Amino acid sequence: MVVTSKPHPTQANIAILGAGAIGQLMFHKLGLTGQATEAEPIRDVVLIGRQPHTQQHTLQFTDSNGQTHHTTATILNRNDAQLENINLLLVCVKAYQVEHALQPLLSKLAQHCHIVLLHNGLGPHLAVSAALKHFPDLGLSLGTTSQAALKISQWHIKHTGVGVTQLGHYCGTPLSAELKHRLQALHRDNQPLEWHQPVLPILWQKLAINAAINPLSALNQCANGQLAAEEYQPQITAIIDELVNVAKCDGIELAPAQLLNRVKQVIALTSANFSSMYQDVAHHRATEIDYINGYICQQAKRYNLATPTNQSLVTKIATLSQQDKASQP
Ligand code: KPL
Repeated sequence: MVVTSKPHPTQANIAILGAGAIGQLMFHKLGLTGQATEAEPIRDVVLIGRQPHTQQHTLQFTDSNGQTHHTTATILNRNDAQLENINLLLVCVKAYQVEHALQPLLSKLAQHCHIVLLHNGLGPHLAVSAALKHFPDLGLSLGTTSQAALKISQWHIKHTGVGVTQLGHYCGTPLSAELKHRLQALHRDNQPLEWHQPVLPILWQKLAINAAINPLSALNQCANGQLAAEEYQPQITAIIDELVNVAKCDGIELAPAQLLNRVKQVIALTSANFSSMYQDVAHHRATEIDYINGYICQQAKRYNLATPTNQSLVTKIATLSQQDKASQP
């Protein structure tokens, strides 16, 4: 079924930085109102892209019921004066793009804008929170989502995985009750939206899942489900044990047995999926290894802890990427 809606006017106060599959998913979730079958757009959501001018594009969204919605989205240029209207910014770029993409926007956003980082891995929050010291009225929340979406073409995505979105305040001015309420739209289709305080333990738990599944699936060129095989268990256990020790020095207490069970659960729940790192390697793109296993090793160094299993995965993925670059024409 195709549902067509009117174009969004360009006035906006929610923006999504990054128009990848998750960025577009957030756009549609926040932009559609009422039942998923009605495609009347909320008029205050825009995407921020890299193109030289602000543009409008027709976006297609195939929801979890298989219904396709068409809506016209404004893709703001990163210098557009309308950025000063943005009071909620969802950052959905890859971890390695966060700092570079966000820094030039900070002085252009509404004075009390709240920023939400939603990427795999950890690390960019440290640079962003340091930058926010110069913008004391801005606020920062961190989050993670296990909802999944697939890009069918540049402006057509399909919602492929139900999942939970977990968010929590990190620093600066807290999210207003009004914007918190507005984010409830992410709960559409009964996908849970949870608020956690503190939020870092949640992000370390997600880090454990990515640290185990992403590099092993990329190096062994397999779907997530194959990591349930006996041969991978010692490595998975070692990754988690090292992570738990580092997290502890960072003030985050995690239960290794529980974490290991959660990793096994995610392997089973996403058994047919190919992890984001598998896909990045397969498509010759940069990976988020420095923000996943690399973050564990970086924090370990601060505490003089050894993380040989995580370090060897960082090295192997880096070698794979270099070989790949060398073999490109
Ligand atoms: O988040 C993921 C990713 O691929 O980055 C998992 C949970 C491993 C699902 O594939």
